[in-house]
Amino acid sequence: MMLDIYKNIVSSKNTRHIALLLDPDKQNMVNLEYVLDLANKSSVSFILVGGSLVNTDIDEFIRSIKLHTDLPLILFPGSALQFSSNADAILLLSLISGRNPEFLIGNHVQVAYRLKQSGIEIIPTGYLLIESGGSSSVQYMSNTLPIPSNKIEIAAATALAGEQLGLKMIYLEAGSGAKNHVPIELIRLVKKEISIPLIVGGGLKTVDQINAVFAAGANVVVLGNGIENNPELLKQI
Ligand code: 1GP
Repeated sequence: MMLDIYKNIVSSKNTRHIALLLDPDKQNMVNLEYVLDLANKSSVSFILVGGSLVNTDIDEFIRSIKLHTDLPLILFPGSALQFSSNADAILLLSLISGRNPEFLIGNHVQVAYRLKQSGIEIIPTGYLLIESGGSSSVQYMSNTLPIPSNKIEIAAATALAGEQLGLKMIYLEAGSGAKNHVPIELIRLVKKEISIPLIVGGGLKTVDQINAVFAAGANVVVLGNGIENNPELLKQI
């Protein structure tokens, strides 16, 4: 059954959505149950599943998650290999800050028929890497350069071009475990220029940071390492 996740995000424009990112390779089952229990009791709106490099069986991992939560589950794939028809939706990422055709269209072609057959909801998303004080896994794995964090006009123009190409969301990514999250000023300018929902993630660890990112205009904030290292953070948000 289609959950219409995108429609829900668009129609709840003023709602602050928290997305909990679970990297299949980093979970053990006891901890997973505990984190999902906290997520069920907190204000988490969605579960994202993916990572730059995943060696775990994604189908199996999603099945385990679904045993413990009814939250919508969205794939956040690092490559075409990270596909599962057990998910509710997929962020079909186009890495528009980079110039590597494999991450702009190549992986998409590889998985297009499987996606169509699966019937899961597809959310075409413009993915922008923002420099964050160190090189990130996604930067290395995608063989692309991030946008310098002080070049906020380039980030805004890139996001706007993504919207003009018909993408449905923009994701500003500092990288998993980033030293610095996406700068507030950059989020503000991107938000001013686009009219589609904005996702921000990477390096967010505190309630103050999360609130500041929402206040700058994010519709969805993604938390991965922040929760892995401190699941109790879910109780505070
Ligand atoms: C990474 O944006 C996500 O792709 C989340 O990053 O793990 O640093 O929260 P963190």
